Amino acid sequence: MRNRIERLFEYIAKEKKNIDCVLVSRSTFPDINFFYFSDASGGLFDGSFLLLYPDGSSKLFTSTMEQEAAEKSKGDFEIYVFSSRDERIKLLEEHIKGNNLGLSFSSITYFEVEKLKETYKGNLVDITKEINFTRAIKDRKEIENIKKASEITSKTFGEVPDMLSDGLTEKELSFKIEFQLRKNGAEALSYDTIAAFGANSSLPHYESSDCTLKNGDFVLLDFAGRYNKYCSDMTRTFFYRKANQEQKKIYETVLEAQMLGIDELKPGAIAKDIHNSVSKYIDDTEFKGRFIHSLGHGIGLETHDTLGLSPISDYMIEENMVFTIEPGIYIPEFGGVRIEDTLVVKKGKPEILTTFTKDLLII
Ligand SMILES: [Mn+2]
Repeated sequence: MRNRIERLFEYIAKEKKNIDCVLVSRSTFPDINFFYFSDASGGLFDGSFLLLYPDGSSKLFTSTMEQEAAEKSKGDFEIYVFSSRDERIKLLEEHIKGNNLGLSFSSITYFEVEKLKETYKGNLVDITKEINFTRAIKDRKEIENIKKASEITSKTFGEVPDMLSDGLTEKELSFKIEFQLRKNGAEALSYDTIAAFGANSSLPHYESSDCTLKNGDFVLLDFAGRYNKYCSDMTRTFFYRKANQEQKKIYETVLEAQMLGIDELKPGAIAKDIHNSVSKYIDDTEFKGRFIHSLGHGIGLETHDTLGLSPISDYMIEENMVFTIEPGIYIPEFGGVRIEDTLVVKKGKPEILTTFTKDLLII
């Protein structure tokens, strides 16, 4: 993906780093950057690696097992095939250029670096930040994939009301949802489904249990499908049969907070300011202190992709970044509400990709 590699080297130049070549390895630690820079598909490519050069060119090195997948990928890389560990090391030695090798220190193991140092004697330079910023701005193809994953997810949310019944367990509901996601075209899940009933909804990363559905329960659902490796991320909170005044008030406060966050997500905004303004909004209500996580995160090849929307996110929002906005209010032993959408930053208002209604639904 020449344009992605060129953008990476632009970031590297901006940071005044001197890099002759970048190594992206899917060796002992499966580095997702491999798929970002190669756009290879049809294989797992364990043990494979990429070398990226400042002119935008790249070389893909893979085992005989993945040779066919690499050739079918129609990438703009040259392909080299190894059939043994020794050959792999020899190819690395031959094709790494120069004395300054860029690596994503956050994506490579200590073990692998030690191995690399046995043959490579130049400088190893961390380019985690530059890779993160390159990946944060999505190109058209990436946005199309995230959009499709979001469409599948929204459609499945629309099918949830028909799945709810007295005595249904969280695990059973998760299974029904996952079946529908696949049926609607998801190739996999973006992450493990969260289905939390009643007071269980006060735990943001709850794991579904055998707890059964009862009248008046919160039904917090956080799930999404994956499409062409790209993720979506979406949460809705429904009420089963009835909702009391307290539940409605929590819901309305979260919805207002979410709309505020969406309004502020625009090019030029500082990421942490958006988090802080939503957090302040909730803290000015009776639910002070009950918003207990960050406002959102980037999304792409990973559900928690590069860059976040948290109190320490000190960078500027740019067009075509894709984020979630997901405030919540969590009351221990009572329950919680979270509303989450996946959005693309646009010049004016962001485009909301997860379109299922956010009206308070009593099912
Ligand atoms: Mn999320």
